[in-house]
Amino acid sequence: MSKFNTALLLAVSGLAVSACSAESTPAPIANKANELVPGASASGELIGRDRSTLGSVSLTQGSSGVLIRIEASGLSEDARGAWHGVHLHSVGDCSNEDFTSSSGHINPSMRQHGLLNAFGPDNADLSNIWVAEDGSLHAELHTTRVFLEGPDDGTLPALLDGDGSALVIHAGPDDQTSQPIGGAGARIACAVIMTSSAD
Ligand SMILES: [Cu+2]
Repeated sequence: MSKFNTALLLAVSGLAVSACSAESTPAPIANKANELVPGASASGELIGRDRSTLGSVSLTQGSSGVLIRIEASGLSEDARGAWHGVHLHSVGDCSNEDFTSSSGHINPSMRQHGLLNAFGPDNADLSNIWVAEDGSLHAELHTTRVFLEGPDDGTLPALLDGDGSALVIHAGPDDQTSQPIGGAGARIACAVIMTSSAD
C-alpha cells in the first residue's frame, strides 16, 4: 500500500470513529422549544359543568414538548370507570355551561384529528385518560405539538397566546381517528390554562 493510500485509509477510518462517537453522545433535540423557556410552567383549575372545582391541571415546558399533569376527584357517576378524550382547545374560556366557549382544537395547520390518523394529528390531540370508579383522575400526558409561551410561528402554537387555551375533557373516549374529535362526545370538564410565573 502506498503512503498516500495508507494516509487515506487512516483518514477514512478516523471519520468513521468520529461519526460513531457523535452518535453515542446525542445532541439536545433542536426544536423551537429549546429556544423558549424550559422549566416554564402554567396551571389551571379544572371545573365541571356545574361550575364545581374538580381539581387542577399543571403544565411544564421541557426541552422537547410540554408535560401535562391532571389531578382531580369528584367526577360525575356517569364519567366513572371509563376512558375519556382530552384535548387542548384554542380559547382560554370555560365560562359557558357546555364549555363551547373554549372553541375548537388548537389546529393552525388544519391537520385532521387523531393520534392514529395518517393525516393527523392536530396540535390539540392527546392520549385518552381514565377516570377511576371513585371519581378520581390522575394522569400525566406529553405533547411536542405545542409549547407554553413565546413567539408563535404558526406551526408550533403557544398555549399562552393572546386568547389563551383550555384543556377540555370529553364524555367518551377518543378513537384517535374519526373527525372532528374522535367521537369523544360532549365536554364535561374544562380548565383555563394560565401562567404560573410570579409576575
Ligand atoms: Cu376536545
